[in-house]
Amino acid sequence: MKRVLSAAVAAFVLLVPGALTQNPPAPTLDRVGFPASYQDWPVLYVYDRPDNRQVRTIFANELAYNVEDGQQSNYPYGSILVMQTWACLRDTSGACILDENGRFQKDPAATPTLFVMRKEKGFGQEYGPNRTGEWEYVAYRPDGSYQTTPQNSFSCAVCHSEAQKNLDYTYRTTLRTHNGSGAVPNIVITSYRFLPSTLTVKAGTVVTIVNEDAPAHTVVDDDRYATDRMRRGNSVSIKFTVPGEWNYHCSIHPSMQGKIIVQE
Ligand code: HEC
Ligand SMILES: [Cu+2]
Repeated sequence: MKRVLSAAVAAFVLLVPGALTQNPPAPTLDRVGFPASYQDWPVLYVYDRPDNRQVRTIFANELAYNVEDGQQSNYPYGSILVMQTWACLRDTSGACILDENGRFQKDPAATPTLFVMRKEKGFGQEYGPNRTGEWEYVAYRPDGSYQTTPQNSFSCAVCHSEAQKNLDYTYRTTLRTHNGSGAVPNIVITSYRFLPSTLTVKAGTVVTIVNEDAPAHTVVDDDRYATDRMRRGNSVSIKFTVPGEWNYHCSIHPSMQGKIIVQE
């Protein structure tokens, strides 16, 4: 009897370390640190995320903010990026209510989460096969408690290891350097086309056009509206107040044409 009992206890003890090793490796210490003053930092980009209906505001400390286009493959030591995720203000159907610039708005009743990544010399080693350079990750609630502990931050590394290496494992940091607004686009430029080529909107709508094509394009009309050359990632938002039809094209590739029909 005694023997059976001790065997059961031994089996239980053995199972615990077995269960722990199922998680990929991650740091055990928090070397990221709660960014208490992040709201005073410059905003790197604001991304309206339609699938989970969030406003994602990315703050960067000065070091990270000052990284220019083309230098993003190697953020300097001391760089900290804070992604504040905030549920959008919704109408009764659950859709995000757009503001007058066509952007999502933060629901004042919602509580944000702070996803933080920090790069320092020698950081990141403990992620083992999922290491993303010298970044370490943690997610906090506004009161400083953990949403994702260092031990669980392997999930961050696993996902960010799929981001572009030439952006130092960050995902959308070119939104600032390539003049992307982060608004949900109504029209996408791709393969030398405006898609959809005809769009119908109500008067008062802000229409966002984003270039996701490799070469630069423009949006111009026969009258006087003209954007600069829009390279990949660049977006433009235009508000349509007067009902009617607006025909536009690309000045570099005149066969690229589009039409926006504005209804009362
Ligand atoms: C499912 C994949 C995934 C996971 C898991 C994930 N991220 Fe991200 N992260 C992204 C994507 C994609 C973006 C760009 C914004 C977007 O599309 O929502 C991003 C953006 C960020 C940014 C802003 C800088 C940038 O890369 O553009 C920070 C900071 C960040 N994540 C930190 C974290 C932290 C900390 C964790 C873990 C607690 C985490 N992420 C987990 C995919 C992920
Ligand atoms: Cu073009």
